[in-house]
Amino acid sequence: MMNYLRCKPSILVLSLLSITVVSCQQTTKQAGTDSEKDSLISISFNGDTSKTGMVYIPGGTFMMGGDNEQADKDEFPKHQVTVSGFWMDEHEVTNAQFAKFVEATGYITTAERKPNWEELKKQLPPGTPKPDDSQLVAASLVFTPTTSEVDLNDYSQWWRWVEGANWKHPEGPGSDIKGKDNYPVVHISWDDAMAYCKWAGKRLPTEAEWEFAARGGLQNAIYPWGNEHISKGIKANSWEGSFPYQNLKKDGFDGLAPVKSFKPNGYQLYDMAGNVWEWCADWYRNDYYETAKQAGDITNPQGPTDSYDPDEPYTPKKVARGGSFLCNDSYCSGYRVARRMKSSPDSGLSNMGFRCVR
Ligand SMILES: [Ca+2]
Ligand SMILES: [Ca+2]
Repeated sequence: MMNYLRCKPSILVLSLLSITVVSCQQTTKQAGTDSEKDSLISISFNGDTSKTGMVYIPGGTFMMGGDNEQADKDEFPKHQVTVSGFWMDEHEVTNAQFAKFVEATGYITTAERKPNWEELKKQLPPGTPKPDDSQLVAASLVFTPTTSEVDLNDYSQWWRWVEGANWKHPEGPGSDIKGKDNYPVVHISWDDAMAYCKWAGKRLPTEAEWEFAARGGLQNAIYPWGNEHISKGIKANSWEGSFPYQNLKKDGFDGLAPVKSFKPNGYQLYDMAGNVWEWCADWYRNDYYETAKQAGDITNPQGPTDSYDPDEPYTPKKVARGGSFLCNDSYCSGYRVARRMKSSPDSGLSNMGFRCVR
C-alpha cells in the first residue's frame, strides 16, 4: 500500500490536513454558493460539432482488469466488457483548450475557490476538528521533489497545499503557463472537467471506455504499447529514478510534457500512459469488478451507483486513469492500462488532467 500511494492523486489519507484538503472543495462545490451554481448552470454548448482532434475508437469486447502481478486487488476479477464505438480526444486537454473555455464562460475552477468549512465537515469523519483558517484558502496540491530520501509513508514530504496554485499558476504564485499552450492543463477537479465537457459538447469517458481505448486494440497487454517494459526505449512520461528526490529524466521530462511528445497507441491516442492522470465519469468502488463479473457480459457499463474507498470511507471518489509524470514502476505503475486510481470530485493536483469523448 505504501508503495502504491506514492503517486496516488488522492494523497490525503494520513492526516487531518490531508483529509481536509482533498474533501473540502468537494462539499463547497456540492453545496456551493449561488454564484458558483449560477456559473455552472450558465455553461452551454459552444456549438462545435466537429471531430477535430479526436479519433474514432471502434467498439468491441475485451477483458477488463489487471494483466500482471503489479495489478492491485481492485483490478480483479478480470471480466468481459463490451463498449460501443465512440470518439475520443487524441490527447489530454491542453492549457490552450481550457483557456478558450474559461474565456467563453468565465468559469472559475475548484482550486480558485475558497472552501466552506460548514459544508466540508459533513463529509469528514465525525469529530474532525476544524483546520486552521490558513488552510481554508483557495489552493491546490503541488508536487515538490525532496532533496534526499524521505519516509515514503509521509506524503506531506512532497505534496504541498499551495495557496494560489491553480491551472494558470501550476506551481503557485509566480508560476504561469506562458509558452505552454500545448501542455496538459492541470489542477483540474472532476467538476471542472465536467464543466469543460458541457461547454465542448462532449463528456468524460466511462472507465470501461477509457481502458478499452488505452489498450489500443491489443488483447490483454500490460501497457498501451504492448508488454515491453516501460524502461525499454522511450515510451511515456513517467518518473525514472528514485522517488521523490532523484528524477533521471530519461524520457526527457522532469515534470509535464507537451501533449503528443510520445508515440501514440494503436488507436492513435497519445499519453494514455503517463503525463497526467485523466478523470473518468465513473464513481469508484474497490469491489466494483466483482459486481461486474457476476453480471456476465456487460455492455457500456457506467460504473457503480455509489462510491466506496476503504482508504477513505467518508469521501466519495471518481475514477482516474493512466498515471502521470510521477509514476514509477516501483510503486503505482499507473501507466498500466488496467491501473485504477480514485480521487474526490473536488480534488485538483499538479498531475491531474483529463480528456473527453463524444
Ligand atoms: Ca519524466
Ligand atoms: Ca495521460
